[in-house]
Amino acid sequence: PGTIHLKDYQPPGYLVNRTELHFLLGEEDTIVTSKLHLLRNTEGSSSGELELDGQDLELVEIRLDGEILEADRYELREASLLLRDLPEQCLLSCVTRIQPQLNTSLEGLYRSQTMFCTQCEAEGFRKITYYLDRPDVMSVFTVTIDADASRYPVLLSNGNLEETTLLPSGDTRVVWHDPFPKPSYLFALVAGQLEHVEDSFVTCSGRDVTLRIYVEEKDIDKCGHAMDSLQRSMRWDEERFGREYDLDIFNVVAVDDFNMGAMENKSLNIFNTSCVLCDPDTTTDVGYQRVEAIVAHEYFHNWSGNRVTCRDWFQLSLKEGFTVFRDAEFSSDMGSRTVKRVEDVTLLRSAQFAEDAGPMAHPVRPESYIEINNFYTLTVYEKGAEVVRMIHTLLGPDAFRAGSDLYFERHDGQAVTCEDFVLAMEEASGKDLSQFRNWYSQAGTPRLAVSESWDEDAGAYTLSVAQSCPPTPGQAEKKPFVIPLGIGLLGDAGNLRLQLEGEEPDPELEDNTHTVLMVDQQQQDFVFTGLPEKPVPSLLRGFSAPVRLDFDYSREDLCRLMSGDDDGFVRWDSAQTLAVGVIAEVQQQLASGGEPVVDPLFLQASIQLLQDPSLDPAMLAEMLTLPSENYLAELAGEGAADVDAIHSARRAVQAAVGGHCAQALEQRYRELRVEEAYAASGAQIAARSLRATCLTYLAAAGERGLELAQEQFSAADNITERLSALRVLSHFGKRADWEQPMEQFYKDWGHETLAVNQWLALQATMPDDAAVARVRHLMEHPDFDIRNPNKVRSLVGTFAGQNPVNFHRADGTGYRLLRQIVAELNAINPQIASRLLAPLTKWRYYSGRADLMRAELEQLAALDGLSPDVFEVVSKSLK
Ligand code: BAL
Ligand code: ZN
Repeated sequence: PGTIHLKDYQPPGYLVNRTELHFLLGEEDTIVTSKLHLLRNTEGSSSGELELDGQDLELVEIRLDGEILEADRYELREASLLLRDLPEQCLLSCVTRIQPQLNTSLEGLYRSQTMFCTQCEAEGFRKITYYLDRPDVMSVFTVTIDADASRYPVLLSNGNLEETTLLPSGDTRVVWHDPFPKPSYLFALVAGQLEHVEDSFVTCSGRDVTLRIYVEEKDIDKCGHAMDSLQRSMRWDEERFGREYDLDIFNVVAVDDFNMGAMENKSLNIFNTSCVLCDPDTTTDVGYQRVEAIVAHEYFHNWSGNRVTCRDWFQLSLKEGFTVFRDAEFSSDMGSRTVKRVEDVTLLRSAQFAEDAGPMAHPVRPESYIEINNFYTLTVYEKGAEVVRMIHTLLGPDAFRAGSDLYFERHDGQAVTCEDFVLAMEEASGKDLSQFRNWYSQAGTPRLAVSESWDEDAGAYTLSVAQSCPPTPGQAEKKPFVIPLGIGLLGDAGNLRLQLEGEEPDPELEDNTHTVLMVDQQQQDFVFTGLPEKPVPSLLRGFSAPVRLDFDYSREDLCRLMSGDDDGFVRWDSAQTLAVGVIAEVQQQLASGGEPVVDPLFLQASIQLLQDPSLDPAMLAEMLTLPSENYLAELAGEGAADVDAIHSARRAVQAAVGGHCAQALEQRYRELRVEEAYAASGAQIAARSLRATCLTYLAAAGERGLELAQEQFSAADNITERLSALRVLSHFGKRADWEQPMEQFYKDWGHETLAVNQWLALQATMPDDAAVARVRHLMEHPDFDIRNPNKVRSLVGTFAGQNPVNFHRADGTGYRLLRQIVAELNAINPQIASRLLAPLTKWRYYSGRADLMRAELEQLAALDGLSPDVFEVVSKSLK
C-alpha cells in the first residue's frame, strides 16, 4: 500500500454541487443509483479527467448527461473509476450493486442485526458508490430509499423527510433532503424495525427541534439519559459557544455493531449502543458519564466538524481536538472540573504519552499515512484537545471565544485546515501564535526539567526550566515549543503572593497567587521576589500543557502540596508522584529479596486523606487510587518495564495501605452507602466510586474486604456495585470467592448484551494464572462474536490492554492469543484488527519480552492478504 502525504494535497478537479442517491434495499444485494451534478473546479487542474473513489462495487451502468457512456471514456481501476473528457458541467449517473450483508468491515453500508446502517468516516462512502470521497467536496444531498415496509418500517437519512409513499411493489419510498452541503463522510442511512423516544428543544432563536432516539424495542427504556444529555448539550453550546442547532429534526440511532463510539452524521447521529443506552443494571456510573460526554461530543460536531469541516484527513484534529476540548468543558461544567481534568490527564499520561513514544508517534497534524483509520488516535483527539486548551489558556476565555466566533463565521460551509483555526485565534486576539504552531507539526511529548534556587537574603526564588523533546519517527530534532506553565508557590500558611522579577505588580489582580509562565526557549529562569520564606513550587497547575515535568520534590513537600495547595490537579498529581516513588522503592526491596516496607509517611498521608472532610469523595477516590500498572510501565521507560515486579510492588503497597488504614477505610465505606434508589447523580457516583476504592484496599489487605464484597454483590441494585464487588473478589480472592457470583451475574444479566460485555471485560482483567485459558474459553462462549467490535474490544482488547501480567506472560501465550485474533480479524474487520494490535507495538518497553513480541509482529507481517491497516502498524512497529 502507498503512503499519502500532506504536502501532495491538490484541490479536487471537479465539485459535486448536488448529489442524488437512490437506494433499493434488498435481502441479497442493494442497488445504488447516484446522480452527481458535476462542475469543474476553477481552483483545481483544468483537465476533463476525473477519478472517482470506489471499493467493493459492481458497476452496473454509467451515463453522462443521460447517455450511456462509451467504454473508452472510462476505466475501472482497483479502487477507482477514471473518467475522461468530461465537460465543464455535467450530470453523471452510476448504478452500482453492493452487498451490505457480506460487509463485515462495518464501513460503508452494512447490516447490524436486522437493520441496515452506515459508517462513512473516513472513507466508507466509496463502498456505497463511486464518488469524490474526500472531505473538501461538499454537496447538497437528496436521498431516496425504497425498502420492504414490513422489515424496515423506519427509513432514515440526513436532513428533512420530504416525502413518504407506498410504491405499487408494496415497498415504501422515502425522500430525505439535507439543505446543508456536506462531504460524503457525513452521509448516513438507517433502515430497520426500530422504536423511538421523542422530545423537543427550543433553540435560542425560537426554532422548535424534534429530538428522537431510535433503538430496538427491547431498549426503549434506556434512552432517557441520552435524551437529557442531548438537551443539556444543545443549551450549553448556545450559551458557551453561541452555537445554535440549524434543522428542525435531530435523530440518534443506536446500533450494536459499530467500529467507533459514535458518528456525527448531519442530523442523523449513529451511536454504538454502548455509548447511548443507559440503565442502572447495564450501565456503570462511568458509563453514564461517558454517554453524556459522547452525546455532547457528537452534537457539538454539528458546528465543529459539520458546518465547518476538514479540508483533508491530515486536518482531522481540527474537528476532533476542538470537539474533545468542547466536550471536556461541557463535562466539567456538568460535574466536577477537577475530577474531569484528573480523568483526562490519567488517560493522556498512561496511553497518549506511550503513543507519542512509540513507533506510530505522529504530530497532532500528521504529515503522512498509509491508512487514515490508523490516525483516529489519542494524539489527534486528546493531545489535539490539549493544544486547543493551551490556546484557550494563552488567549484567555474572552479572546478565545472571539476567535471561535470568527472561525465559525468566516468558514461556515467550508472545508478548512488547522492553520485556518489558528489564524482566526490570532486575528481575534492580536496574539502571535507563530511558535505555538510547533504543537501541530512536531510529535513527541516535551519534557520540562525544573530546578530551584533560593536566595534567603534577597527573598528571591528562582525556577530554572529546561525543555526538550525526544526524537520521534522522521523527526530527530525538535524546535522549542511554547509551553504555558501554570504555577503557584506554597508557603507555610498557604499559597504566597507572586511577584516576578522585572514585572510591575498588578494592583487590579485580587488573586495573585497563581500565574502562567511562558516557557518558549530551551532554557529559561523565572525569578520570584519579595518572598518571606522558601516556598514549595506548585507546578503545571491544571495540567496546563501536555508535557512530562521533572522536579526533585522531597516526600514531605509532596505531602504538603497534597494537603495544602489551592490547585486540585496539583494535589492529585502530588499524591500520584508520591505513590510512584513509594511503589518504586517497594519494587527495589522485593527485587533484592527483602520484605516490602512502605514508607510510613505515605501510610500517614493516606489516613489523613481519608479523614479530610473537605475533600469531595470523587476527588478523594482519585487521590487514593494508585497509578496504574500501565502508567508505571510507561514511566519505567524503554527496556526497563518489568510487569511482574510492578504488579507485585503495587499489590504490596495496596495491602500495606489497606492494613494500616483498615478502620478508616471501613468507616468511609459504611458511611458512604447509598440508601436511595440508584441515580446517576454526582453525589451518588462520587460515593460509589470512593466505596469501590475503599473496598479494593480492604480486600488487598485481607479477608474483611472479601466479606464486604460478597455482601455488596448480593445487596447491589445496580451494575456499578455488582461489578466493583466482583472485581475485588476476582482480583483478590480465591476461585471459591468469585466463581459463584461470576456465574450468578451471567444468570441474572446474560440477556443484556451490554452487561455481558462488561462481564467479559472483567474476566479479561483477572490477574491469576488461568487468564489466557479463560480468555480463550470465553472466545468460544455463545455470547462472543468476532464480528462484533464491542465483544472483541471487551474481551481481547481488555485482556491485551489491561491485564499486563498475563498479556506479557513469559511463555508468550498472551502475545500469541492477540496475534491469532488479529490475523483472523485482518480479513473480517481490518480497522478493529489494527487497533487491537497497539499493545504489541510497545515491545521496546518490556525487558526480556521484546523478542517474543517482535516474533508475533513478524508472523503478522508475513500474513497473506494483509490489510493496509494492519500492514501500516506492523511495518512501522518493526522498523
Ligand atoms: N468522527 C468520528 C467519531 C467522533 O469522533 O465523533
Ligand atoms: Zn469526534
